[in-house]
Amino acid sequence: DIIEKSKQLAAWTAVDNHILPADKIIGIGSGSTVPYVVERILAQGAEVNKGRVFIPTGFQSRQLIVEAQLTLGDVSQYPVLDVTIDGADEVDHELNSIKGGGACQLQEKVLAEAAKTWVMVADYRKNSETLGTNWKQGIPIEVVPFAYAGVLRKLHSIGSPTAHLRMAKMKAGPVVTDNGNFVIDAPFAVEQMKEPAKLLTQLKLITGIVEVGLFCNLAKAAYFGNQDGSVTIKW
Ligand code: DER
Repeated sequence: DIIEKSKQLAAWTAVDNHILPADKIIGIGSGSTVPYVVERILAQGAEVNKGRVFIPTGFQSRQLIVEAQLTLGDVSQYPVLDVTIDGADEVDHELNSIKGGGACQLQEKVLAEAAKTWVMVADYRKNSETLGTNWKQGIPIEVVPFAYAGVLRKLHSIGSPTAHLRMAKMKAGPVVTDNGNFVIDAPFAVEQMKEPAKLLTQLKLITGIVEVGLFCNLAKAAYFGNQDGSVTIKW
């Protein structure tokens, strides 16, 4: 369908532009767009991929690498990556993004910061001027289970009255991340979303918060597949 096609278009274009033969240590993101990234990397051929190591951003990403029979590596062994490609829930005009729709934002941010080049790939729905205009689910915030109630109260008092614990669908109780933590989805007014770096700093200082799904000043470029088969590149 048109959305899947646009994800594939974004992913293929980003791989063609940023996964070059000299790139050996490659970070793989999470979500439903990155499978097209792996698909395009595989199409570069067994020869060039034999000399590469792929670092995952969570269990789903790890599964993608293992199922593609690509060499799996660990970020503790490869602290600097040549390039990481990941999805996004929304990207603004300055390449700030909301991430964590898949509850993987902690490991994703580790690999975003560890990469010499970090690139986002998404379908046209994610391409915004300001964060919060299309993605209405709120900022995904990873919290330690012990502290979640206090963090919720704090978020309610600083501008996110509808912040709530993300409940699982096929499991009783809250979503548990790959790191054993909970996720709170915290919608903020668009006004506050106009300065994501400031909001990120404010949120990171709240005790009990492990990571916040706002990625600021990290991306080199963002690729969006469009409905008409064109690709928009922001950089
Ligand atoms: O959790 C994340 O940040 C993922 O990258 C994910 O939200 C990306 O979404 P996608 O499934 O639309 O690629």
